[in-house]
Amino acid sequence: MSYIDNVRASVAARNEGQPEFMQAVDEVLTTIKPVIESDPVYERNAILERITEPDRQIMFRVPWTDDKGNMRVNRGFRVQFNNAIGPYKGGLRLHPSVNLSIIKFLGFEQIFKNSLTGLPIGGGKGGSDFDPKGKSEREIREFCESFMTELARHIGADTDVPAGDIGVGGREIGYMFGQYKRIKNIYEGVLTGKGLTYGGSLARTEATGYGLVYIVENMLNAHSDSIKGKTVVISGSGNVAIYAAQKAQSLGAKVVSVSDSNGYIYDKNGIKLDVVKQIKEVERGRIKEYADRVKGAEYHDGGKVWNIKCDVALPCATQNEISEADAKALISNKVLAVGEGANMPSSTAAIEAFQKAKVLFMPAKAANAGGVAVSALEMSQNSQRLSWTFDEVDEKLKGIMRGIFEKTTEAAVKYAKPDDYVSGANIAGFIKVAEAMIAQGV
Ligand code: NDP
Ligand code: 2IT
Repeated sequence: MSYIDNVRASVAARNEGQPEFMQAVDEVLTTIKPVIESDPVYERNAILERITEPDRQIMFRVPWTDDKGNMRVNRGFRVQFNNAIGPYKGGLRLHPSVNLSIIKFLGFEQIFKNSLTGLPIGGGKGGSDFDPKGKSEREIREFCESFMTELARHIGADTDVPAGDIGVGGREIGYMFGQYKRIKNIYEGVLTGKGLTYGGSLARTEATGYGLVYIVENMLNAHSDSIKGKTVVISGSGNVAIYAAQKAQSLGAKVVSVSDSNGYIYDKNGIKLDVVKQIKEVERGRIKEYADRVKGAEYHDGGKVWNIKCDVALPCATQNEISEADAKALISNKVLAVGEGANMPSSTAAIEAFQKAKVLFMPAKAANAGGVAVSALEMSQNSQRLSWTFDEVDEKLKGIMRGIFEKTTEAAVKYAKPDDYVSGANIAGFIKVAEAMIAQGV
């Protein structure tokens, strides 16, 4: 058996019942093969065994009381995966589906994504199976405080810097930051995505969605095309979806869909983002309400957006939301480009289908890295105790996304095929981390 096959078999045996983690590992191991086989240094240093095993995995009890006075218990997670190039960095997800497999796939992918940004950040991820839907303000606050009461002992501005992900936005980060400060008596940039009055960075809210559209535009430009005038289908209606839609619209595209876990909106006249923001950011309601407020919009209960005819598809909700059948539906409707705003939204078979059909496909590790990149800029501003303007941060974000596109393309050309951005992103992200690991010894 080859070195890679050996490692894959042993990772599978030691992580039984973790399908999402194995899916993420399989993709990386498959695509970095040319690099591993080009130099025995990786095997000699057990780089694959080490990079697939987290530095540490923390699981803890999170007790809180609901509004009826009942004690409730959730499970909290923080997986500190790899700190070869900087402090652990990655979001916190609050969703009932959260388990160790999901946190580990996210933490593993974060290593390579963070490396691609060119900034000094390692990979980590955390969260809880707590369901924020339908909870009162007080319940959310108490949960966040209890979660941080344990997490605080494991993190720090130079150790591990969490941020938002599904179910965690500015409100939750604020409660967690307040609790960290109370416990530690240290005012430091221990979390990113903070509010603007207490150390947050301008443009962090917009960063993931904007960055996604910037890199999709880089990819289209490299193929003598652009997003202007294109019909864009977006899934999700949270932080990433909203700001991807905003940037796509400002560059002259027509966004015709958004969704949530209950169903989707098709608006042939173009999504009205002020209505989506009011429903989602202000009222914390369901996307169904859009159809009651905007004439001509259709709400489809259940179902997915991938049967809608479009030029560009931006999945911005969750993992494995594009099945092979969904990919084939997009392909038969002649989709030109796919950019992954969510983490691992396309199944393995869906990616294969896109690549076979020569759809321009920008994978999550490159496409959604704008969020964590601006988080790293927030860390820099916190360390320097100053803050940059919106335009300064946005310009840096544009430059970082262009840099990611170039690195990804270069690695694809050198080791795989010119438009194989999946291999390109994995390889470019991997090489830097592996070099740092080798340089630092065990
Ligand atoms: P939000 O919580 O703001 O929004 C999530 C959206 O996705 C909601 O519309 C939600 O619908 C939908 N969704 C979540 N889970 C499911 C599910 N199981 N099935 C169907 N729909 C679902 O999260 P974000 O916008 O921050 O995150 C979206 C994706 O982007 C995630 O994959 C995240 O990991 C990724 N990401 C986020 C970054 C960030 O900076 N926030 C950075 C990089 C990647 P509902 O409200 O019904 O649950
Ligand atoms: O998946 C991701 O990159 C995020 N959720 C953002 C992480 C961060 O630290 O900003």
